Amino acid sequence: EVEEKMLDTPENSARPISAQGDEVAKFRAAVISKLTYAVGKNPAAASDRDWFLATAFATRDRIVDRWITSTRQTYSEGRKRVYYLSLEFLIGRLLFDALTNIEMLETARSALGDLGVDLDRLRQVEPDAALGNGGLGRLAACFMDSMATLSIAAYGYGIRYENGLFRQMIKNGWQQEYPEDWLSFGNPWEFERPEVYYDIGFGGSVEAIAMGGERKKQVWHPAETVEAVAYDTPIVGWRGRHVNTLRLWSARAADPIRLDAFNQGDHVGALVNQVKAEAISKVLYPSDATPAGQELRLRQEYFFTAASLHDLIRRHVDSFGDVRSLPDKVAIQLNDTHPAIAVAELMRVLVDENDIEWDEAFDITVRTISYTNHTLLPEALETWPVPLMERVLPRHMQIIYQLNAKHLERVRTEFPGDDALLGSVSLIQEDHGRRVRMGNLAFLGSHSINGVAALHSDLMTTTVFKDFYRLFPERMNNKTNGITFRRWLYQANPGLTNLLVEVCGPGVLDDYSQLTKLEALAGDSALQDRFMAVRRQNKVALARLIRDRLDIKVNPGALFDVQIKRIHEYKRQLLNVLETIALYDAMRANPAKNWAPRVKIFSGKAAASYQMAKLIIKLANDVAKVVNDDPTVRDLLKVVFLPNYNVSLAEMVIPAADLSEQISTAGMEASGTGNMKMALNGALTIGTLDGANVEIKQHVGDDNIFIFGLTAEEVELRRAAGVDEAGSIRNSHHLGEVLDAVGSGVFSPDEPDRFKPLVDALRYHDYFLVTTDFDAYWDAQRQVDARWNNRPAWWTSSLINTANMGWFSSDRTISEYAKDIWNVPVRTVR
Ligand code: GPQ
Repeated sequence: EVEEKMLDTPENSARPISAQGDEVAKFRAAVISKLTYAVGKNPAAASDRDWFLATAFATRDRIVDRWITSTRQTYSEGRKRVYYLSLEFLIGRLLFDALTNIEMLETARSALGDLGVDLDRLRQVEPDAALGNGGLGRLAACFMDSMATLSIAAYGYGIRYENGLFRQMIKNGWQQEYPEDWLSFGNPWEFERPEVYYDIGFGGSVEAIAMGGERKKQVWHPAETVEAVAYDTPIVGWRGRHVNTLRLWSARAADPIRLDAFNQGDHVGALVNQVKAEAISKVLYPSDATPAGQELRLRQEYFFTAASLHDLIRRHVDSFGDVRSLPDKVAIQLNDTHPAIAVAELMRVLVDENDIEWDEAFDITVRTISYTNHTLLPEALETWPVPLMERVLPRHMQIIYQLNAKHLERVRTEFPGDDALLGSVSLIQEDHGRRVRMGNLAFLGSHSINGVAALHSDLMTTTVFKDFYRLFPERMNNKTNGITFRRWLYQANPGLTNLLVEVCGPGVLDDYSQLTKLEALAGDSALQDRFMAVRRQNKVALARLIRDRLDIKVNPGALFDVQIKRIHEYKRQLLNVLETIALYDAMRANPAKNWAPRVKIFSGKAAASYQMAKLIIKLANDVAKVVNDDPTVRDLLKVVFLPNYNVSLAEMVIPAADLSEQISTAGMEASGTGNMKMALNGALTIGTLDGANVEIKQHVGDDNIFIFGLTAEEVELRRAAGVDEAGSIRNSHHLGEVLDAVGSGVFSPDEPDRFKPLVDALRYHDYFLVTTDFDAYWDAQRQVDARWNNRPAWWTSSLINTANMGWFSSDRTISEYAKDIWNVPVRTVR
């Protein structure tokens, strides 16, 4: 079994949870010392930011010793290492994360309190590390926490973007994007490693050198090199037992300044090479499921993949001497196709640089690499034009051709005459301009390909990878996503955490199966009262935030109906906005009816170039203005669009959500993880049978979730048969009027045609089936009203949700990766 006995090392001994006097004094002294000697300020003159830095440094010190111990142990035990390659790590703030995991949060709070400093205020000055777009990047961050918690020797590899995901401002209802400058006041968590760098080549030519006989050696002469410099952030697991490394690469010009040009007065020209090289780690592409087709994006992908491979191969050879043992001691997980060039790069290193025969090299590659797919959306499957690939990575293009030739030869032998199969599994797409299919490359070069929820993994075998599945059925598997409870429960919702510890016992913090003890008590009114009180506090805090940021007053007693995620047509924020309008009309027509008072809360960013999504944001804001100004529905309905959704805002909203909106067109959301976060914190879900909603339903039970709409199978049939928009609109009690209102400018009197593109899309080519599902959604919402109006029934369902979400811990997910894909042991507390 993978579960090893706990080792009886100091690393593993339990530590007390409550703050202790001498610990407090020691931490206080450490903070003062850091403030003085690392920040260079005296306490009387220190700002909150100075105190934050001092506290972060003092906290980091407590992690570093354990970090060194963990790293040394991995080395001395010759353990297999896991490398998680991801273009995104959406880690957010780290202060509470670190303090919680080393169980020093209360110690730090007291120590700072003694100094007259409020820890919760310091929490707010830390900028979010927003090195990701959405779910995919946040998943990588949750996985880092779980891999450390389970004492897996793991490294995260990515890019240290100077500008993370853009900051969203809402001006006059429209989204505007501004750069997010998270590093401008320094980053106390990272260690720059200027001595750890690799030369990464681009462009140039390939020379074939005769080696005698048939043999030839290919040598790549890049035209340009950029240095990848390492920055390390320690990632501490739960109870501080194990610490891993997140290594992010920054681009540095190999040749920063042309002194001759500079001295001749061309100050700008002298720096051009530097600017070009360093552009690689400047910005995160705000793409989220649509490929940013820029050359720079390809350079980013190769840059961090190549640097990571060189680094891990160097480490492997240092430890084990021979690159041939790579698959026994290294597992490389590709987070989507962004690092898929790893397949060709590893082949290049093995064949060109280590003189290993092609077939053996390919065997090593496949046994080392595995790949996670995060979407079925065709437009999100990365492909690169062959001419671009030839220009930027000429040797890799050759390798891809050679891989493809052997691969297609095998297919031809095994499936003679099946040309359609050949076309679909080829690494090269031949129509619409020749392109390299990165998904196919990742699949061919991996021993494991997984989807991120049961439904998604199933659909992979019948859609995107249908034909590859025929070739390699044993490679495909499912790993349903999870979330780290350390951040999404302990840090985000300390009130609920304390209650759970009281009711289920302290063991629940290490063993989420103990949450189910809650289920037997779900109907207990005393427990419900305490649960309600915690939720009430969270809602009051969110109401205050809404008032402060938007000057909107909302009633904490109302049902908080929350949709927080990237804005995307398939996620169907539009369906929610249309239902909001219908509800508004119905409430105005009949204000005396016993409506469940609601606050509709939206938050999320649209890709800067995604016009439809930006128009949906504008509509939500225009509707909010009309509804919030209307005295007839004053206490019944409020609409709120919270700007700049990020991890920190999520930590505020999720513990206050009563209803979690997971209403994507079935078959289109690979998994979702916000759905898990809200259900864990006691929200009821209204959703389609999509992604992980299907499994949430299985865990919480049919009576404790509101499911509506077409299934994935029905969606496919409906699209094939033709979507009957007009019929759906005609048969609906509400939809016709709502669309007329939106289309005629009721919410945009200053520009009546503003929302015509949205309404036309719904009327004439409703690909996302908003019109088809509208009535079912409306009905499900009325069931929500009814449950809310029977408060004991609502709280019972809510408690049953929390009780049954233990399975969605990313510790469970990572244990499955460890056992089924990586073949590494995990160490648990139990
Ligand atoms: N996801 Cl392909 C992203 O956040 N960005 C992407 O570019 C792609 C997928 C999400 C996906 O939409 C969610 O359903 C998943 O829960 C999430 O990845 C993590 O797997």
